[in-house]
Amino acid sequence: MKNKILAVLSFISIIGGGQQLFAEPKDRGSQVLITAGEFVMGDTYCADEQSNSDWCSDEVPHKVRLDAYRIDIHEVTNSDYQECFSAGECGPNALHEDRPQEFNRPGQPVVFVTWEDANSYCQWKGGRLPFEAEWERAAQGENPGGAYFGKKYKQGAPQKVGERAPNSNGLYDMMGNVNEWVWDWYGEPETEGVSANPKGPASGKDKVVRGGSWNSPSHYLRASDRVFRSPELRYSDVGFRCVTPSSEKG
Ligand SMILES: [Ca+2]
Ligand SMILES: [Ca+2]
Repeated sequence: MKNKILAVLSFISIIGGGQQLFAEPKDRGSQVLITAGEFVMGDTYCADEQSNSDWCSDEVPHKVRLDAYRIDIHEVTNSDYQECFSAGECGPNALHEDRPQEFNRPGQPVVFVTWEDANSYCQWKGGRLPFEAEWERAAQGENPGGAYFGKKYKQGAPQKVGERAPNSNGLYDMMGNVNEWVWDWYGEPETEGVSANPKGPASGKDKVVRGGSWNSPSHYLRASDRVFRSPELRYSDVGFRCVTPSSEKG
């Protein structure tokens, strides 16, 4: 794993200030409201189908209650991120040196962003990264199993955001395209009772990414799958989207 990360890092270069690389984005800042309510986070898939294997044994179903929030319809794109850089609020976008057409186009999701880069962007937009529970509730929609589960998905590189059908909440690419940083440190969830607005452990080593990516077999493209990654590293298959807390009842 470590070698793979180093290999990825060696393929990228940092682009400095002053270069205007991208055209104007579409659908900038669009979010949908997810109303307050209770839902079941996690899935029985691991127990039912995988004999509680390590890679999925952290998905034990449990009840969670959430306040309302708005979540980005799309993954944050290269052009979105470039605006934050131009505004002086985000670090430079780390671009792919060898495969620019596959990673650096304006409408593609930004990748090679650290957790802190993602967090800075969301703060600049007046929001924050989604809590893990918020991400999962939004991803579930009416399809808790995941839109591409059991189907061929791996596609070799990120696609422009919004190329595939949205889920029932009107959200694009929750499953696949790029994994998405969420707020929470990785840890074991509370499975007794009902957790209200859980924010994950107070500290940790790894952060959680969600949803699977262009680089994932389809069994990772499930609303409940949890993967941990180092927050300091930049990955070719990890981007993000943002949320804004809402007082709306919906
Ligand atoms: Ca995604
Ligand atoms: Ca997992």
